[in-house]
Amino acid sequence: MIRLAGGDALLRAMGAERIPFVFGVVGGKLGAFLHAASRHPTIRYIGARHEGNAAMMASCVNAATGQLGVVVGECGSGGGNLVPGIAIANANNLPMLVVTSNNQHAASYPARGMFAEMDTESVFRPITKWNAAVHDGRRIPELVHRALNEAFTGRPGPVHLDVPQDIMRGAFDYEERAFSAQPAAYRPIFGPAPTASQVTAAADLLIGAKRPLLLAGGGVTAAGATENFRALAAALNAAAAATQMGNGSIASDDPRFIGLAWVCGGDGFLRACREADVVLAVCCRFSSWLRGDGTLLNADARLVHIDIDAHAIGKYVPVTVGICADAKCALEAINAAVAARRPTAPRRDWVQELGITYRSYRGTLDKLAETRDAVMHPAALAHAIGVSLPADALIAFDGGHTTFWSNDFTPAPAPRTRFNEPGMSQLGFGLPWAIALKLLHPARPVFNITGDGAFGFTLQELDTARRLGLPVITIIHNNASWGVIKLGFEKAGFEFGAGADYGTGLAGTDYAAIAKGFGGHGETVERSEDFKPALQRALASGLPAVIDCRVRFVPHPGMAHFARMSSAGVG
Ligand SMILES: Cc1ncc(C[n+]2csc(CCOP(=O)(O)OP(=O)(O)O)c2C)c(N)n1
Repeated sequence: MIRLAGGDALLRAMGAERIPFVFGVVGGKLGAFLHAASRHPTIRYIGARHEGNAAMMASCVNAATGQLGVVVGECGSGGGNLVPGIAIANANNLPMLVVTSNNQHAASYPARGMFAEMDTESVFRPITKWNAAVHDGRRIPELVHRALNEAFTGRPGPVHLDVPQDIMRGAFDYEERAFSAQPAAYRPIFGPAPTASQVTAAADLLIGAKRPLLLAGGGVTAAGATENFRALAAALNAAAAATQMGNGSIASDDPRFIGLAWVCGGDGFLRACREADVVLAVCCRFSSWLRGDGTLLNADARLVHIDIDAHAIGKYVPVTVGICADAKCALEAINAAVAARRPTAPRRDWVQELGITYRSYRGTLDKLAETRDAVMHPAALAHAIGVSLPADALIAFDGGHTTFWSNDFTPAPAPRTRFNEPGMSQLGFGLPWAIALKLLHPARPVFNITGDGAFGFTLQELDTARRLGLPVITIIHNNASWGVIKLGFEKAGFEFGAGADYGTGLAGTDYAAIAKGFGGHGETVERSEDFKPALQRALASGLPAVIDCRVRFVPHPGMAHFARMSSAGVG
């Protein structure tokens, strides 16, 4: 037996997950946990300037590495502030462990008029996969392992434990072996695998297809199945695209790459959806990003849908073959079945034609990038960024309309190199994610490309970056407005002028000066040709930096399709 403080037991029980960081904002009731973390040989506590941003950083840990993100929040407002980051983990299926403190057990559940009371168990229930309050310190290892089982099994996501201060601080007796359990002891590590008949049915359809389209969602990256996905695309000579969470599953320079898989993914992708006769969707849940009004896929296409979450299969789009399985297990088996029956890849004029359509779409964007106006065109800036950032860059794409340009002009060469946040589409995630990326990959250059509106949500984390010596670089498409919303209001017939801007205007802020105020490097750029030298100075500064690029708002060509996403697609 071993006698430990509850906070210490909490940390030890999650130890087998090889957690790199605990993120949070300090609070007295979290003390025992943070004390244990400070003495841990490999875990580092990262103090942010807002719990919501700390939770965003924690959610990035899984997106960037597959490891577990951990975040803490003090009882009451500290816990309440966690909501934005928990929502991101929940909406994007990212395992994360959230720990909140609470008042004395005797004064909680129900609360007894203490200061800083909040029923975080109820508040977080709809945005976590599972949560519980710890009512008895002796159950900490069991509850942590159960939480981790929930976080990683089936549809992955965030889990939460609420721990009263006397349990966090109090000493309890534990069996030592409770802390040496490896993950395989409390959660399944492999599978589930597909059945033989499912594999045969999928291979039959794919081999018989004239115009096969392969779609990769985030589960391909999470399962480590990128090579299997690419191998199947090559073996079938199929068109391939990846969603924002699966971005990079097919390299952007692969001849079968036809654009990003979403409603505004461009002519190549939309044409492939219209014309494909068989679609293999691996871990994409056909959210509104892929569904448009109804579905983007033609009604006669036959769908093979692989997902580890049985509930995602056939939910919005009818399937011909549904396979509830781990992406890697399923793709390995389908690859073997295809190789056994079709050892050489077929010639496919359709895939070549799609390539031409995609390149012509790219040509339109490149033409826009040549525009030279008094105020910079966003395509000109996005192009300058795309050709200037180092090849090994890790980039978060934040902002509203800005993400359209970023995705097209800085496409993903590999998974876990470009980071969107499609699930919540929460503005401001970019800087916290860039900070987490730099912590996880200190040797790689890390960027946050964002809108000016988005940056305002979390820019105080420039302080965290400077305190911790993390030279992340934020590049702002500063159109002095909540750009895409302003466009929407204009289209809806709102009359602008004479002081009426409906809250869409954001002119007058000097983001370079803000960066300097936080102890970082800041510059303003007004012409696309000035971007690269500014970037070089930012890199050379060795400081967290902000390059405030003044652009005008111009609707991206994909905007024509954007409204389809907001349609309920019902009836
Ligand atoms: C936290 C949050 N609040 C509000 C919104 C709604 N919203 C979506 S896009 C947008 C405007 C984004 O402006 P900006 O970041 O400057 O990018 P731009 O569209 O100008 O490129 C807003 C307010 C949101 N997605 N997230």
